[in-house]
Amino acid sequence: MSPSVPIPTRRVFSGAQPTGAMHLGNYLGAFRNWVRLQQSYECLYCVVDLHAITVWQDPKTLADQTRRAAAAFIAAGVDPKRSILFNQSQVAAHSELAWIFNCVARVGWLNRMTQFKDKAGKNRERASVGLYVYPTLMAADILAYKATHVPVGEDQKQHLELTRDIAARFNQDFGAEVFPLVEPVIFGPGARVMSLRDGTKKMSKSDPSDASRINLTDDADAIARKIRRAKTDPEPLPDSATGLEGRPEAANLVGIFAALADRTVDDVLGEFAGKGFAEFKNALAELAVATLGPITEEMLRLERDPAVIDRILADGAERAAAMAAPVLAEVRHVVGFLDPRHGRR
Ligand code: AQP
Repeated sequence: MSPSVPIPTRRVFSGAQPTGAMHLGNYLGAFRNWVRLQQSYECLYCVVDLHAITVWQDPKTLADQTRRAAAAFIAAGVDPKRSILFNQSQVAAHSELAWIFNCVARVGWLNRMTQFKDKAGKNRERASVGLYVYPTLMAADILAYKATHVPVGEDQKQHLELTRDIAARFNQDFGAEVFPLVEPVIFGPGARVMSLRDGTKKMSKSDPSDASRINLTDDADAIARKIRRAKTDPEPLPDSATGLEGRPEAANLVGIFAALADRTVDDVLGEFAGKGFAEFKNALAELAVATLGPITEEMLRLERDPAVIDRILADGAERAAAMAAPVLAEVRHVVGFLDPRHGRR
């Protein structure tokens, strides 16, 4: 009989896919918040390569992309001693629990997921089954550790709801309080950084235009150039946030400024109201270079020594696997699987 694993009070799980160069959106929407959460939560941060392969990834580059993602986490301030930093495919519990959750989640629930519709687009029939069940793997990522809190961007809110539904359904079906109902942690400005070329589209690794995003590996010149060339409108900056309505590109740049400076949008507009974009963009470029410069430098330093990253990830995987093992033992018991240690239940 497996003892039930107590539900922790403040445990965070979050991750990022190694699908390309990490960018300012990942930093402001995720990594920076992860660093802050380390102060008051027990944290697990994961390079989610099982999620990445739901769309085609070149096997020749995936391992390096994984190392680069881990380097970005660390350079942004994730402390691999304090938090557990690891690579999803190195901990088998994620895949095992995901399968069990595939048998708990309902097709109707997955059919409602807007991210699948967005990512599969018109080619729905040709999308991988993995892309369709992506949210059940996400639920497994979180619940394999009984994590209680997940920092999420707007786009992941629906998936987190599904994680709660799966946890509740599992607990109800099996008549045991195994999983917590995870809570979202939502942060302020920077929650959604948009493309520099189109203020209605999310800044994204997979956008074919490199000018659409600021990569965390861009040097000062590239950052300044991309900001100077960012799409804007001909109007001067308004004096309050309401004046940004219907101006997605202007709203995005002011939002980025506010997030980088840790100020409110109204406060930033108080300084720049009535000024043109040329002046504002110069100030934004200076601020972005000052904030991202040390991160870029640290990423490049870490990338020169892949063995160090590999050791950090191996250590993280060992700690994560040790934390997930008793949870999976409890799940197997509750589901009714034969216990290999005793030969019977
Ligand atoms: N533009 C963004 N603004 C704010 N937060 C963002 N995140 C990603 N883009 C933005 C947050 O970063 C974390 C890791 O995301 P991910 O890499 O796992 O997946 P994603 O959201 O699909 O990121 P991309 O760049 O758009 O990747 P592709 O192009 O591969 O799909 C998450 O917390 C996410 O919210």
